[in-house]
Amino acid sequence: MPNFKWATRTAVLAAVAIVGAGVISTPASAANNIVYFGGNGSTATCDGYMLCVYPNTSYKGSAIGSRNGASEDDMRDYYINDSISSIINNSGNAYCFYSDTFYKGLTFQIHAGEKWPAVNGYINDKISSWKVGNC
Ligand SMILES: [Ca+2]
Repeated sequence: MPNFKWATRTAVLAAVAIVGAGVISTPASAANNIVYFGGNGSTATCDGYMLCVYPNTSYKGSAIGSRNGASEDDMRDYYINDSISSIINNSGNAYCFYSDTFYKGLTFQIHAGEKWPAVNGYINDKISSWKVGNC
């Protein structure tokens, strides 16, 4: 019964694929709220996100947006680590940005609803984590 055997093998491969997808999605659960998009200079590119960070000033470059605005303890997970130059905060929360991972190093605070076309020079191209709330 070659057809039955083929079907069984296909089912096993499908099950392995499903398990594999589960393994990938579990550690990236927070990252699933991150979306990559292209910043074109308009603050409207951040519509629909709580927080957006851009590698270039004036909301340009290959940016990322956070749907839920959660804290991110290690931006090394994303290519934008150590390159953030502008920020849009559409949330009702303040944020503290840090020059190092895991909420360490120099800090830079923005308030609810603020848009920063150019972050202050001392933190430019240095942000590696951020936390919801005041510094
Ligand atoms: Ca930059």
